[in-house]
Amino acid sequence: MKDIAVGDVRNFMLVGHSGSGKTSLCDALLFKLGMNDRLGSPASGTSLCDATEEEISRKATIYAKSFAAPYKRKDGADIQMVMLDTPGTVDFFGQVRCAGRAVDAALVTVDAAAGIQVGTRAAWRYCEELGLPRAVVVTGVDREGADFDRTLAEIQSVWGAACVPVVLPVDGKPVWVLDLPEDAAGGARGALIEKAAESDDALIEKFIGGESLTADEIARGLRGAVLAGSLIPVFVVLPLQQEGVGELLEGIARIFPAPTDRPVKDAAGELVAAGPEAPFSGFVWRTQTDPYAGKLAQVRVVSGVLREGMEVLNAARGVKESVGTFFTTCGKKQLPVLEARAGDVIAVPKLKNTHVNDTLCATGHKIELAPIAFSNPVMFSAVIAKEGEEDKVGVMVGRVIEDDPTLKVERNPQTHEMVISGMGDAHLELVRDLVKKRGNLGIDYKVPKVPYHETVTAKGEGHYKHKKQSGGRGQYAEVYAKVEPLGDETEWFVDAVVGGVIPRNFIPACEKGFAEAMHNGGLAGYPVVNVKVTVYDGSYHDVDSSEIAFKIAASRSFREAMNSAKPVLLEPVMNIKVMVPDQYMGDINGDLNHRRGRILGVEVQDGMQVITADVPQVELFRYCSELRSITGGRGSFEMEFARYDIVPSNIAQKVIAEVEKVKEEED
Ligand SMILES: Nc1nc2c(ncn2[C@@H]2O[C@H](COP(=O)(O)OP(=O)(O)OP(=O)(O)O)[C@@H](O)[C@H]2O)c(=O)[nH]1
Ligand SMILES: [Mg+2]
Repeated sequence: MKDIAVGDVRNFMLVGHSGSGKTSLCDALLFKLGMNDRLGSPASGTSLCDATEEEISRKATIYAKSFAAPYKRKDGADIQMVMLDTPGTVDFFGQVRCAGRAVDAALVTVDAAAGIQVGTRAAWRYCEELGLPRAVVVTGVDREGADFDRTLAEIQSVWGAACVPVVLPVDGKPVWVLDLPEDAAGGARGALIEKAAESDDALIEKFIGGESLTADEIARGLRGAVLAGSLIPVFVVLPLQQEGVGELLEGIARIFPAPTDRPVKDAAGELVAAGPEAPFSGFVWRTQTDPYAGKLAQVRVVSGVLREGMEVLNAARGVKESVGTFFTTCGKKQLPVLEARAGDVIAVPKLKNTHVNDTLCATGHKIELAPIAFSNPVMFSAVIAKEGEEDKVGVMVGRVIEDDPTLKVERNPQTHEMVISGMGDAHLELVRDLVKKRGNLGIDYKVPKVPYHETVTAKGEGHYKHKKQSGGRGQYAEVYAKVEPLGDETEWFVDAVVGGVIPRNFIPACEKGFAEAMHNGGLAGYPVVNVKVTVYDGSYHDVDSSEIAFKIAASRSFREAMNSAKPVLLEPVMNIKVMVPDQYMGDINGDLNHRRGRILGVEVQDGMQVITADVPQVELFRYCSELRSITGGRGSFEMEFARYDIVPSNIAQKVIAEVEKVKEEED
């Protein structure tokens, strides 16, 4: 690799709605850069980018990937281009979150036939959150129903007047606006020069003074404007025809920011010296498991220099890691490098304790960078493995989800199910495919069981006499128990026996009997929680009483007491935040009502209605896909556990009847 100055590195990611042409554009750029001897195409499975089996079969990107390639700018300068292709499918948005932390700018693709779509809006919001300078690339101008002017107007109306074309289609071919005559295209040229002048005091003086700016001055001004966000250049590219690709590359090389242009802050908000002379730090924006190289940590070097053989500190985990050889990547191609500087995006193999979101830094110069805030999973499925394969499936699922922070797996101690959660159907389907591909194990999914609880809402009493005294050694124990809601108290078991009617040494057996009965449930076999149990009377027999007899008597008396104490089922209730466009409010409210949701509030955020509500978990396992279908993909939601609440009795009866039916079938 040629020694390229940090100021000549251009890192950017491609984001936008699924199908808006990101990968096609990426392939076109790589072909133009000479990284491929033919033009790769995601549609025909020859893409340099969508190159994993699972991406080829879906004809869509799943993983964020980095492609480094040298570029010779028109003025002869050597530029290092590093582009990250990302998935547009909402289920894989976690990858966009990752990629955003490796780059200094974003290219947002907008299809000229479809216009600005949901996925594009989401990506845009994320870029704003990160303060990423960006450009818009209009794709698909050759598609049926495409209209460049309409698309440009939409872009300017949604994202503002900062969006100014730098390339325009003239007779179907992209042309530099600056090369157009003064009066062409509604004065686009003048608008651009004004943007350039505005960003620089020296330039604006010259401009106002009526002097014309040189090409270099305009480029300098445009670059400043892009960095400041006052200019969002709009390009047009026909990736399949290779039109406008050269202009886009030159535009990026000329007016996109370099890594040194943007200040870096650590997790505490302190400015980090980011130049090559500063101590090393790097952010692990993604990890991936390579079938040959093993674990790869994808690192964005934030400051200083990383050299082969260096020992670094993993700041979050407080462990040292030895960095061996590492490389830059261009898809599957790996190019070993001896050192990486601020702004470089590299893959480091064989780090034992390093995960996504970790900061690596020079030992003795601890730096911690803010972690990526991933969303909580919203889609849940229980795994059904073939008999005898449960353990193997458990291990393989663990491995498959390891590199994706938006996938989780949990073995529910109560229902004994393995529950996988992710960001949507497509996400969970990917897990199923990978378990098959990597472990040759077939799994199925079903809706998870709800971990119901039981409790009491009143006081109740119960009594049981356990007596078997015919022939041989007999059994005898009698227990009177009282149950009531535990409330804020902490001691659930009270011994109120007086006068030794139950001898001291049998009290622990009573406690065990109650505990067991609570574990097994009184109503429908679900664990009993928040109940206080008091043993207050009973009787014993000198010879026939035993621990086991008292355990049985206690357990039975508990069940009777519970039945008389107005028992109820409790279910997990989640707090959700649903974000939908205004027009769907009626449908969403009706649907939430149907799901026994309690709406807590509605507010407007970023032009979307945000509804907060409490909804029983059982109604939410598949809400993600149902919400998408109600809103044509324009609605999304987040959720977190709120509390356990009483199940209304008509529904509780159904749950109990179901449990009894299953029990009967088992018997
Ligand atoms: N006619 C036409 N088709 C295009 C253009 N750009 C992309 N396509 C086609 O649109 C389909 C989707 O393109 P991709 O490049 O895979 O889209 P993407 O944005 O990477 O999609 P995801 O990876 O799912 O986010 C492919 O069949 C492309 O051939 C374009 O400018 N014109
Ligand atoms: Mg793609």
